[in-house]
Amino acid sequence: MSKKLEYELFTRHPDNPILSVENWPYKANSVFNAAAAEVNGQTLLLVRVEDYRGMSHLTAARSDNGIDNWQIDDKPTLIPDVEKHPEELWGIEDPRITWLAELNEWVITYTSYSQGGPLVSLATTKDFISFKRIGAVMPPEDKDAALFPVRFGDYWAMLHRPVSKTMNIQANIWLSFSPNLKHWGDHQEIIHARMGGWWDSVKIGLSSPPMETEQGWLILYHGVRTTASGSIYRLGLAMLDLNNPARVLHRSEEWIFGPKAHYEREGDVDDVVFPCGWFNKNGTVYMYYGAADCFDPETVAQRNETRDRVWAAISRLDDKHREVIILRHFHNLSYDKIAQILFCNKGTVMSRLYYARKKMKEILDSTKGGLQK
Ligand code: BMA
Repeated sequence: MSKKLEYELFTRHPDNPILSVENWPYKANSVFNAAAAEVNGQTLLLVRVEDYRGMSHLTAARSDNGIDNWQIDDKPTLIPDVEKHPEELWGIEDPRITWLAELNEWVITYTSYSQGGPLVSLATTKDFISFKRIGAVMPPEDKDAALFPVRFGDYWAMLHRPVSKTMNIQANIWLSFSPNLKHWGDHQEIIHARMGGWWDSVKIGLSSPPMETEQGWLILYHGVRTTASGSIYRLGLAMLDLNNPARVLHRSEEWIFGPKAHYEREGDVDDVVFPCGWFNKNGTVYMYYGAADCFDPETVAQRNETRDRVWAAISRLDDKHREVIILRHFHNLSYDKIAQILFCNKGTVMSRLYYARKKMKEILDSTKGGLQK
């Protein structure tokens, strides 16, 4: 494993992605951004499923070990209820689950999407088979919400991420309180995007629900930075006071996990890791995250096959041609830099490259299917 991956706080499961459309019992474009909970001794994922219209619903998948042998509901578990909830017209997305022991039920926070914009909705369930909707609890635009599992005084508390339309105001994490889960107030901003060069400079949002620890509420959040080739979604941590969640005790400066594996780097939206669930099982934290909004095993298989064939062709070149190909195409060095490294002139580099490419094309053409672009 490369040093860069080792620096991260979480270790990827070798069977990742552990769930993809390939496993799905019905037609879907992608499955991602699942909420997670331990239910009756099993791991339950409430998975966001995007259909071929581009709209999402939620489907439950259950497994004894949380890794494989998933039993997936053979039809959608929770679908938009447009008649009673027009705010769900374009789908329901990115759920988070919290167990409310006091009420003896699970509460699901999710994003409802319609022409009004994305907003935060709540539903409750005892079994992930039937659900009771509390409905829309925040006006748009607001997403990335999850509840704390306990009341603070008389009030339930929720973290969420409203978006301001005012120029130069980033999207930040807010805290709100409610006496009954339906009506929310006492809104306050508690963690903000860090501007400038930071990895979480453009927007941040809660990822998985707050996790209770002895030191405080552990908050996992995603931070977005925009680059010339798009946005990068990475993860950071913060710690909130156990009795007063408005008090931020600590916040990590560095990101602790980011897109590195091929299934995180390439998908419908490149360079995204997006957890909506995690839990602590015997001292190990299991984090479930969506990767690049989609994982298409066929594309990956094709790409791997192409990569293997290219490497096989490279290995058949003689040393002096192999080294120019590697320096130019894998290290992206200029002709001048390569000439400097190989103690030759630029003309020699160019002619070796010309020959090496011609030779590789011959080799690839002679193997099945030619080089796929
Ligand atoms: C966020 C949400 C997520 C999505 C992410 C990356 O704004 O819409 O559902 O995974 O963008 O595209």
